[in-house]
Amino acid sequence: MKTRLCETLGIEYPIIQGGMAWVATAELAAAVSNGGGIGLIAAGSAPADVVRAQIKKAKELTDKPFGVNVMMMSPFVDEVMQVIIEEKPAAVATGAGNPAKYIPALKEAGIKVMPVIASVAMAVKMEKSGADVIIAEGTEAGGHIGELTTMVLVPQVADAVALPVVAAGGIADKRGAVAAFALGADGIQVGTRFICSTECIAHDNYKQAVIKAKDRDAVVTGRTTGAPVRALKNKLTREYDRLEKSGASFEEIEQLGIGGLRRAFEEGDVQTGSLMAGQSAAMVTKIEPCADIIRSYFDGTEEIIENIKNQLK
Ligand code: TUI
Repeated sequence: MKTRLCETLGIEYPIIQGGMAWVATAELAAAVSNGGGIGLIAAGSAPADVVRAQIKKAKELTDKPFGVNVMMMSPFVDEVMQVIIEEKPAAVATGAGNPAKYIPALKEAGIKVMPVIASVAMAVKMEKSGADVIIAEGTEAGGHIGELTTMVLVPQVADAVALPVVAAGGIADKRGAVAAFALGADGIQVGTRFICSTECIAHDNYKQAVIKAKDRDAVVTGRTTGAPVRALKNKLTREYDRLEKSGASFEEIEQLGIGGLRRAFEEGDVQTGSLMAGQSAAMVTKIEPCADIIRSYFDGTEEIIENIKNQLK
């Protein structure tokens, strides 16, 4: 299965690994790239020298194209972008903000720019600003999210821009992949399922929490503070709910989440840690190598398409 996304990025399968702070390290990114997709190192809120070391490590682990995901709210975003321009990974994805001012310099360095957006207006703006790929992320995704579902966002973005569109949020298996292509996508982005890969260095407790998750366990907190985040339900999300309902201050609520990702990822604290994950967590059942995860999205899609054809007769 080759799409124009494969041409743009020089990859075998049209699949991008989502940028997940603390989880998407050089090890994970390289494993996804070695498996034929494109892996992304998540810069998260890490300082620039840490990001540079991660890029250098990924270069040692793979000779395939890989990228970096930059969280635009990072206090180090300027320095991280500078490091990326120097180190020249194949691509940059951005999240949680507008990367327009960095696009000319990234393109000058030959780096493909792939903003993650959650609205049609932002997709159109990014195309006009010179982006190469648009990643349209629905509210099914984990972490910081927008309002619209993948089902309604992707076709509207595909109609509004000429660039390759990647569907993100809630794509848990090959049925989701086929659906994404039906909606007009040229590729898929997968995050949650890659947490449960052999190569992901997240704490095993975190992986097991994703595997155990049921359909309604990936809940949203922070709607009242204007920065909604989807994570697996636990003591932390219940405390968030309680504070939000009690009319606590923005600062008080934000304070609760500080260090939550590190607690979940490094210490395996599944109670007070922030277990960011998408709704697709409920459909993740095992830990397996990245290459197997990638193939599972594309092997057997012909049969699904054949079944659809037969049903529509
Ligand atoms: O960025 C993500 N997911 C994330 S970022 C993150 S770190 C964080 N932690 C706590 C609170 C907030 C962030 C964890 N997960 N996904 C991509 C994404 N980007 N979803 C939505 C957006 C987005 C939002 C606003 C993209 C552009 C945008 O533009 C606003 C503007 O400038 O107009």
